[in-house]
Amino acid sequence: APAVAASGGSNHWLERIVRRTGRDAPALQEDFLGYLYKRLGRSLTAEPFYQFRAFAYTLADRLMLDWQRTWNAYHGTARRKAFFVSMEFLIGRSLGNALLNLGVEEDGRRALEELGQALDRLEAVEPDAGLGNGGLGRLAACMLDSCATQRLPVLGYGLRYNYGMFRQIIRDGWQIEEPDHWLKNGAFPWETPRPEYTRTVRFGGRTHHYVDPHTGWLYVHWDHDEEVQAVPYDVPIPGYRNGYVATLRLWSSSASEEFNLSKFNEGDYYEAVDAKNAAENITLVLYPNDASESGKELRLRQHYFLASASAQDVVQQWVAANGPDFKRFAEFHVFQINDTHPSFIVPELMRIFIDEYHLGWEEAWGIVTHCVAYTNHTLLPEALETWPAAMVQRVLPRVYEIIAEIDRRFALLVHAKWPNEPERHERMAILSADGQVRMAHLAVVGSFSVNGVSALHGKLLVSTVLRDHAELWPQKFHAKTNGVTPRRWIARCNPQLRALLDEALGPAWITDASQLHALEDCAEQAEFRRRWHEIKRHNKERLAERVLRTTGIEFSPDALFDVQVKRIHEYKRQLLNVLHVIHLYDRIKRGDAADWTPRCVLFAGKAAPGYAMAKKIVKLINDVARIVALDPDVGSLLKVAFLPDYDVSILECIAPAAELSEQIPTIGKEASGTGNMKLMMNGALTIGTLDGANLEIYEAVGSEAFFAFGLSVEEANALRARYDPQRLIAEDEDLRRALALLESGHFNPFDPRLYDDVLAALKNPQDPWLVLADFRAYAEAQCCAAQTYRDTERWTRLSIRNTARSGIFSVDRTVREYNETVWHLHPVEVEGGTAR
Ligand code: T68
Repeated sequence: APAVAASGGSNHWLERIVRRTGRDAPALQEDFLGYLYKRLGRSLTAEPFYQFRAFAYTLADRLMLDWQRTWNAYHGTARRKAFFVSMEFLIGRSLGNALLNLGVEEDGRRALEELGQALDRLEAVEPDAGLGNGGLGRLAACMLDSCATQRLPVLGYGLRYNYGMFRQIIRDGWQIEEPDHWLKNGAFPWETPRPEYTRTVRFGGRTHHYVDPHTGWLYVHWDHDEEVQAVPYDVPIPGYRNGYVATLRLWSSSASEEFNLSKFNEGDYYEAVDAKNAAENITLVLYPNDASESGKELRLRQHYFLASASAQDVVQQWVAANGPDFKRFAEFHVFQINDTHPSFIVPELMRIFIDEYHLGWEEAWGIVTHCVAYTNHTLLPEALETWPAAMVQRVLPRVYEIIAEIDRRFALLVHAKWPNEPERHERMAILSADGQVRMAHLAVVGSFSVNGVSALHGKLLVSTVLRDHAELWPQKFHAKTNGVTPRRWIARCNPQLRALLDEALGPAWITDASQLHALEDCAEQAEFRRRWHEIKRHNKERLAERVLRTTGIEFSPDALFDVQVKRIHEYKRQLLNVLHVIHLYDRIKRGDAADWTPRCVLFAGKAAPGYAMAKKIVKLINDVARIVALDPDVGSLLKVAFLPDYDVSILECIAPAAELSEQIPTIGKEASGTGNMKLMMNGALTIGTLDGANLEIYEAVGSEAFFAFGLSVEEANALRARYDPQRLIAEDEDLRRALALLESGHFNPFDPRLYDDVLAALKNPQDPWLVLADFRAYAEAQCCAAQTYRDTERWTRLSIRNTARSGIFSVDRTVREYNETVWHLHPVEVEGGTAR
């Protein structure tokens, strides 16, 4: 048997196993029952949690066979590979995705039905893998889905947090956080530990420099005082019906056993336990900040842990296959780093090459700077990652020395180019004069490619935060507009729409979203529009049920479904939306509701636990929702609800039902946005500022199908110096009344001063988010949307147009662009793949 196993893919044992792992309903049923009874010791009347696991194992078996073949093909020949390194992968649920991509949705459903089991019930108990905060983490998940679908040799590296994004509970309108122990009770049956690839990551201690007396060479020894094991857990990422399964490798931290054991044997039990805890804490919990860095040492350790384990993994696999010869290393590897969080990969690769393989600085630097590529996701200064140099020096002494040397050499380059510009030198430095390590500068200096995530963001990047660097290296900089996967964001979440698209266009749109264009012709047929409208209505009913169940607020499916779902942040301006809702309420109260368009306004999103203003905004939305719902004058003209615990799965229910998509950030602040694309794909019209990718959506659909408003970047910048909210209030009756209503305590009678800080922020001439500046234009755009909605035929046409022109926002287009300009990978041929 061992000889058979060693011979890899093509042997008759394997063929027999493959034959017996069929994808028809009887084969799926057999395995499902086998797992349920033999592995889990439960029966058909067990709780759905067991059924879910049994069915997940059944599908994981099918994935595993393709996965092994993919892995063999991937490793079999020398090929160029990319590594997508990210602190976050927000994958959500996997069961539905596996069914879809394996092509066994129908057989799976039938297999269960015959046993009296409903697939939907099973699916609903799968916990979300919430290993991310928001856009950045979800983008990573969409990109891997596309890489697998395009059979590109790309491997994801991330962290296996024991606790993912916190659970949000709403109590008396306030956000309460609860830990998300998503791994408990074996609830993630998809992963496989691969202990043979365990890597060791070191921290602390000091360095010793010494000269070899024989060669005269300088060596550095890092005398660390802590060692942590990085144990990989591999998660299969199936491509769409192509027999290709990519790998997401998540590192879990664990104490190194020898270390603990020796302490233990010395009788120092408590110290051993402390060390064990310190090691295991590294991947214990995801930091819940989406637009700022905590500055906490544990977060720094997480960053380095990911970078070091991943860099070692790649280098050691290279050495195992090629020996310690790195001449062609850069030709075969590219690391795409998702924001600056993994940028320790630059000094870490340098450390490995220099300290472990004794390459010279120049040679190592030449390799590293040809295989790292950096994606920037933000211009917000509070989100641009920096670390106190003293902390980096203490926690990562050897890495710090290398960063300092990179900085020193970079400074020489800058001096040579701009000899008499000390201010510019300071602006560009990696180590700032005030003792910070600027990670974005480290990433730019260490990469051959730097990209923004929308056309506008790319432009702003080179004209603002990275302007000096872009002047030095203009050819490094470019933009890659984000995208989302039509597999999850149409096919899975909106099965009725998918069926209609299949019928109208054939099934190829799912991997070639440009084909959605052909819907433009369908929009002219009354019958097609009727069906489109009916699907939207069905999805609205489904969402309304959920809103009622979780909030007690009744949404009528006849009303306009107006949704703003995303992280709660001042720059995203949920406050602007709430102010408009208050204005609508005020209009109803003052009897100004002739020709009214009934509207249901839905909010969802989490506030970072330490972000007081964002939490106050959550409370305000809930207070307004309650008062509006209780007011007998309002009836069904206006409803507001806050759906708690926003996550990937909830968006899968919201996106198909959305009609008006709120994308209203302060201009210049939202790098791209991706929720905007998901709602557009499902036929929502956007109301928004022309920021991030909104601008590209607007250009694609035109001004009738996108309610655009707000200042331009230049106007906003000019305004900041002379921003006068008091004057805006004085000149705008509606705004004055809305603010007065809020000020009066109408929404918070038991605590009438509760929103004083919100009001003060809105009226502050220094308000960075310029909320009141856009109020009038926003209210007018809302009027226009409401008017348009009254003409159902017209609205439906525009809805179809949105989906028809959403093809460019498929992540397949994004990945193709990365591949053509940055990665240069060839698709992998998988022998004997079971494509469907
Ligand atoms: C988002 N960034 C951008 N950051 O805000 C959004 N940050 O415009 C863009 O569409 C998306 O990235 C994808 O490019 C984030 O989501 C974070 O979540 C984050 C997490 C930790 C630290 C800083």
